[in-house]
Amino acid sequence: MDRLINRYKVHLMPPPGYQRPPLTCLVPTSKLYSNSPIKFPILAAFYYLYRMKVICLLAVMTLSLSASASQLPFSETFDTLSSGPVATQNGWTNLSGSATVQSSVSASGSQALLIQTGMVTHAISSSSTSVWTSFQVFITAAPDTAPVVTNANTSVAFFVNTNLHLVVYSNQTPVQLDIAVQTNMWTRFDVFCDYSNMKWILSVNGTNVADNLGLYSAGSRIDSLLIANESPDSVYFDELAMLDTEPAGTIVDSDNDGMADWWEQRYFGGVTNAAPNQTGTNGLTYLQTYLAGLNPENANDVLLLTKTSGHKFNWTRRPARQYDIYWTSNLTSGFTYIQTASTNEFEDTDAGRTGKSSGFYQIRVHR
Ligand SMILES: [Ca+2]
Ligand SMILES: [Ca+2]
Repeated sequence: MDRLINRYKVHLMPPPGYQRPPLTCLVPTSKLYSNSPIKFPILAAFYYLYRMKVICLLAVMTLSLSASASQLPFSETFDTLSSGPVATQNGWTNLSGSATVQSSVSASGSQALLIQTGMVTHAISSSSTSVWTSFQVFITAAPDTAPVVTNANTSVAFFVNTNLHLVVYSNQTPVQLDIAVQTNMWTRFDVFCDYSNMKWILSVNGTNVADNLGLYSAGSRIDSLLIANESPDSVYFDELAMLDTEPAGTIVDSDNDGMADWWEQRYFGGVTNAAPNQTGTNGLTYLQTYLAGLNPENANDVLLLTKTSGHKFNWTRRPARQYDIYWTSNLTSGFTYIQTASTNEFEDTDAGRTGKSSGFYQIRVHR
């Protein structure tokens, strides 16, 4: 057994002058909604969507499950689709208006989606209570009117207001943020939706702008994504990625303590609440627990090597983690790196090591 873990930090600093919006006071203190998932027939849900005065709504919805839903992870670059209507390509549905694949403006690759007075949706299937969604949006003008979200199946909803500021829904209360979206450039949005705590987080261009937001209504899992632009002005959409495991290589870490915002919010109730060096019930510090992809609420969740035969062993691999494997012939002269594994097992075939009468293996989380 070995519990050594590499230290790892990613620094994502807010821009100069950035002030955190006072969101927590706007979250209702009473629970207004049922815990049971609301499942309307899909046509009824769409009926409500049509009635919205939507300008640029980016929503993660809970709708009834579709047989053609894409499993997570799901990504869409629009680069391999045919130019022209996006409808029916790669599972996209055009609910109203115009939504076309075009090559004039794209965040990366050769193509992106253009929506004008239109609305598109994509069915998503995942039983996970954690969903990470990222995408890029290019807005060409401020909307004329602000939408009002009325769909009872909504989990996460936010939009660009008439003054170009972002408005997020915390429960069913729209809250305008002190964050303006620039026109005629790409803006990256990252959403973490947590159905275990009924909370969500929004980050813009890699910086947390709102957290501890209540879901619009109670739900147990994601069913679809909806993107809308009721304005005739062009809105481009690109680089969509949806996962139900933590994305590799990117974390938003507001307090720069090495533990991601989503993890601190989920297990400690706020994006800055976990103390990195405090020891949890599993004997590891919270930072080590996060880095190893472990559950701080489970005292038995540790990084454990299990020998399966001879010089072969395995461990429980956690999402988005790789593991550096080390070896030593004795415990006094230090370990020597062998290789990095993306799997959950390793068999040593090196005659120099396996020929020894004894030896010790060690794995470390590599990120
Ligand atoms: Ca693209
Ligand atoms: Ca942190």
